[in-house]
Amino acid sequence: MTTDSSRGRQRRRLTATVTDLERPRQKVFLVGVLSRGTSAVEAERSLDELALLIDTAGGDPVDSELVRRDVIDPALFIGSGKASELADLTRATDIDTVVFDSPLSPAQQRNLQKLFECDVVDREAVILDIFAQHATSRIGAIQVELALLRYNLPRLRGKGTSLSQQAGGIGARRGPGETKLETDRRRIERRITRLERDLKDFDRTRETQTKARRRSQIPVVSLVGYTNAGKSTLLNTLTGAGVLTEDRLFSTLDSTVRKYELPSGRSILLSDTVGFVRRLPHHLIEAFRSTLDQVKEADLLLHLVDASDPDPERQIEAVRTVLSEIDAGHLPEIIVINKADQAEPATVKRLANLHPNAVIISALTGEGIHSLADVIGTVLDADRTVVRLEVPYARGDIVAAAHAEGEVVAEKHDDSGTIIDVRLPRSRIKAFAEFQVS
Ligand SMILES: Nc1nc2c(ncn2[C@@H]2O[C@H](COP(=O)(O)OP(=O)(O)OP(=O)(O)O)[C@@H](O)[C@H]2O)c(=O)[nH]1
Ligand SMILES: [Mg+2]
Repeated sequence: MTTDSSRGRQRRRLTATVTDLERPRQKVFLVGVLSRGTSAVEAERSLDELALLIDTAGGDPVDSELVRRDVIDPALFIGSGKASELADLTRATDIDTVVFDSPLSPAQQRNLQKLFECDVVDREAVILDIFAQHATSRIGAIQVELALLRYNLPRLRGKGTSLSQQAGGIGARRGPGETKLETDRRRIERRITRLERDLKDFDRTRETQTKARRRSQIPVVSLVGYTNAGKSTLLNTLTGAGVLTEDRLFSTLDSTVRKYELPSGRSILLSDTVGFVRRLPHHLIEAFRSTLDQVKEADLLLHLVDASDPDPERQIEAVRTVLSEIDAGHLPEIIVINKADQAEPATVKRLANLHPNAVIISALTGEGIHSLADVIGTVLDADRTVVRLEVPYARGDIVAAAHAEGEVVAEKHDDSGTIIDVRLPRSRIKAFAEFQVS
């Protein structure tokens, strides 16, 4: 258990490394870049979402500008003319932080900071900041800190002092002739190595758990979707899990698994995990491997879509992009159109037409939950089939394997051995071919 005060401490330490968006509510100016190939509507929506992210992080998005630019300026990203113009504006309006919707190189960030005379960060830093604030479990904190350090390492030059404060005074003495920057860099590298080792230990424990689960043969159904789609709400409605649900982005950073019994009586494991977002930072995906790998090991994905969002189709696309990035793109998927109670009926209808096998629900009111449970059962069964095995008494190992790997629906004994009807995943049938009878 983390106490509130220790959580608070950790939170300050982590967020200080990116930007202090939440202390006190800062005035934030947003910059989007419209390049050839992107539509203005798309860029505007992305900026709207950035404003939501900034608000979640604790900042106040006060104004924004969409800059048209085809060639990125290596020094100032948006070019010196536009940058000076914006600098005048941000100084005149007392802006604390400027957030770019596109990734900035460490050099661009430094140059812009000098020119604007305020903090300049990019979308990735904002998302990292939110994750840092929301990480409560040990594994979540390790993963976030790793992402932050990897993000910060190449940016060390401009942030030397704050990072040295962050690392505390232990062992901070400098060697002869060493600059403070080198000391900082080496300290961070050591910390990264340490965190990577901790994560490996965690992965090993988890692997053992995964093996145990495989043996138990309970199918795992993973809830995936855009952040705020209602994944945790659905888990709660189905299983009473009591997971935190909130109308804010990235409420959930850890995985929660609960057993759920389908109407057929069959049990499944339902797992709720971190939500996705458009352009989820690469550092986060890398650092969150431990959490995201659990999605990859699912037998079925429930892909929740918030039908009340202005652009649910784009969310589906973004989720699928992340899914393929984490090697989970090939898994069977049920599209679940959520928030039907709140969405425009026309949007629900359009989505249902585009995804004919989708299930329409409201995780909040419970509407459609029963048909969802039925569909889950049907899809899981479609991958499995019942075969009859005739196993000689000398082969108790095969009987045991049938019980371990499948669902035994009938078992009887005759003169020659045990006759078993077992429901197996199609991929496992050939392992029993020797004993199969038609
Ligand atoms: N009206 C309505 N609101 C819903 C429904 N499902 C979820 N919500 C609300 O949407 C918000 C987000 O729900 P969560 O369950 O926290 O979403 P999540 O997908 O777990 O989000 P993250 O963990 O933040 O990625 C909460 O305010 C929920 O009450 C629904 O069916 N209808
Ligand atoms: Mg959640």
